[in-house]
Amino acid sequence: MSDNAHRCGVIAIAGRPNVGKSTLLNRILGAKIAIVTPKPQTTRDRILGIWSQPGAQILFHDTPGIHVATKALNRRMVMEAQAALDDADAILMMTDASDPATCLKQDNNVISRVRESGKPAVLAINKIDLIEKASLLPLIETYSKAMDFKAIIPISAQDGDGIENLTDLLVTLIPKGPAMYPDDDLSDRPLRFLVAEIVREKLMLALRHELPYSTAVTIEEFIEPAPPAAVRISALIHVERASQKGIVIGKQGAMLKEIGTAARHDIQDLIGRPVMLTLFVRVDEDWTTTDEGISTVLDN
Ligand SMILES: Nc1nc2c(ncn2[C@@H]2O[C@H](COP(=O)(O)OP(=O)(O)OP(=O)(O)O)[C@@H](O)[C@H]2O)c(=O)[nH]1
Ligand SMILES: [Mg+2]
Repeated sequence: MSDNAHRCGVIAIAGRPNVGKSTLLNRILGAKIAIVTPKPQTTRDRILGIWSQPGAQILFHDTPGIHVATKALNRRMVMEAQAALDDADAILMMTDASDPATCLKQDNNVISRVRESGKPAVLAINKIDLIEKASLLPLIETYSKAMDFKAIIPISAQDGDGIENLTDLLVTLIPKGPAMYPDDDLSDRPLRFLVAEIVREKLMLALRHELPYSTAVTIEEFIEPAPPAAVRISALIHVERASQKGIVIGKQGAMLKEIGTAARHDIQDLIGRPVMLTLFVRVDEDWTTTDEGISTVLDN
């Protein structure tokens, strides 16, 4: 394909918490760059996933779920999502079909934001593996009345159903232009960010019933000696209260060890080298409720 036919652009993936945005991004890229948990509000910061094909490069912005936010941290997350919509060439809105009777109502807030952005939008109806085929058509009809989507595509981000249809269509929505990143880059985020996210995912998976959302992970040390020596990483887990610190550490450190082992496994997969991972836990009271506290923890 000649250079002037090449396309490159930004597509924001928007939707309520937990509809499967990060799962879809990983599925499209064929690699795990965005963390996924069964808990809503897993994604906190914008992540750019880079999808390169002959003739096109799409920069996908995985965004935090859009919801009615009252706490400072949640407000920041929704602001991040809004900024992604405003910066994008087009929007991929996602919804979760698993509750067909109420999903449109739950999506009203997201639809308003997508509409306000004025960007061309496609709707992906996700998790179709969980519903009867017969309920799909009425759902498509309902959404086509709610907003003027360029297309509505049923998918299963988990199984891969409908993904090719979706990417074929998205390519038509981005402008002509040369690739902005090398075609083997998968993300715009540095390795240490992805590593901190993996630790946060394991923390959320291990403690999803015990811990509120108020944990964060920062990388304190990231040393890459010449191979074959192991990469040495120290990560700090921030919690809000001393009681949470005890939960994360567990009996005789068992919980922290479990989290560390699971995280090390995924980090090794990601960087393709042995890793020595050390985890610490620190209480940072109220880091989720003041803008200053949030910046200290998240903007380092
Ligand atoms: N059955 C089924 N489950 C899915 C599918 N896609 C995602 N999930 C599950 O839905 C849950 C949420 O997925 P995420 O990808 O973290 O959702 P998200 O929209 O990024 O969530 P936030 O980051 O919290 O906004 C996880 O448990 C996924 O495994 C799907 O196609 N089918
Ligand atoms: Mg997510």
